[in-house]
Amino acid sequence: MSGIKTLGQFIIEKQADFSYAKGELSRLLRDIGIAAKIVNREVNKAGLVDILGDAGTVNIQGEGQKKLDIFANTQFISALTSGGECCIVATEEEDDFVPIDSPVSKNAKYIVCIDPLDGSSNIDVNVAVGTIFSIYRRKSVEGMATLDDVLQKGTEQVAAGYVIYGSSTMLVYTTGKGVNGFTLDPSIGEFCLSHPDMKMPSDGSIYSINEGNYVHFPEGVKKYIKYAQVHDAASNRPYTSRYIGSMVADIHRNLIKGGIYIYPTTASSPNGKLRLLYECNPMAFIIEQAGGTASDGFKRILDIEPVELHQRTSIFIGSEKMVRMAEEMMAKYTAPVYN
Ligand code: AHM
Ligand code: MG
Repeated sequence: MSGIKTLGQFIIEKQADFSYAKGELSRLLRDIGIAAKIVNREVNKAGLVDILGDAGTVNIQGEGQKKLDIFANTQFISALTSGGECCIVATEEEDDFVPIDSPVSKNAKYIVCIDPLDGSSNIDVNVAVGTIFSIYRRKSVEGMATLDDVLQKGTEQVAAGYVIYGSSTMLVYTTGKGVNGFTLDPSIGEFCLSHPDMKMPSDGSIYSINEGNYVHFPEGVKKYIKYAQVHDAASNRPYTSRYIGSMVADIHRNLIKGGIYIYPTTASSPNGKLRLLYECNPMAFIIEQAGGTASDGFKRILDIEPVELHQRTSIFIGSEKMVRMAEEMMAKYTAPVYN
């Protein structure tokens, strides 16, 4: 085993860095890692078994749920329930938050917001999907935790991470002291440290946006896209366009190579498509911890005050110079609208 550091070993080594509740947060991260391995096993064999396709139900956002969405949702909730450190799970797949009321979780201090399987429309075509999670400390001190405990600003996150089920499976997380990435070694069934102290390049030449929606974009985004397409050797333009349609995969690539991912408001999604609590906040925390930036086009994602569980926001996230330039275009050509 020399030279290999597993996720479990790493978490225990690093728990001295946590300012409080050392063992509990470690156990919570471990529980998420275990559920991720089970989800990975199912995602990997999705093409082999009759688990593909719509489950026939619709989630709160009116989107069809795929069977693996439901499977992943159940796995994470069950791992967090039996782990005993989590008192509420807020998930993309459930209309309301899920209170965890089990004998082992009586003194649980943590709230987990999770998108169990993001980008699930990609499963049927064997394209990378992901899990995104965010961890908060509960604010209330007694009784059952409430919605107020869930509706915390992104700056209050104590940890966040994502799992990418791609050509290999990786778990990337932060506890506010940098970002570390672990690749699943299927032969030993362990996430092994493969990307220590990940840093996002401050500039890049990849832009990721669903350009099919161009006519519906705010003027500032249209101007940024045109800027990205202009020839200018000094700033490495025209940029390269890369869009997978799986937020985790698009942002993971840009984190490593340098780039910007944008999901703006559009005519059909006037508040943006992606959800603040379990998609944008965790990705923003990770990217900031890696040296990048995340904004809604006008202000920092992590400073947005959440008012509802499934709140949506526009997002501009990635290499700092690229996000700042996009923000400049927004400030110049688009008036902020908050509904
Ligand atoms: P989902 O949570 O329903 O899977 O939607 C989120 C996904 C993101 O992963 C992805 O970046 C985006 O939706 C793609 O949306 P679009 O198809 O509109 O470009
Ligand atoms: Mg999602």
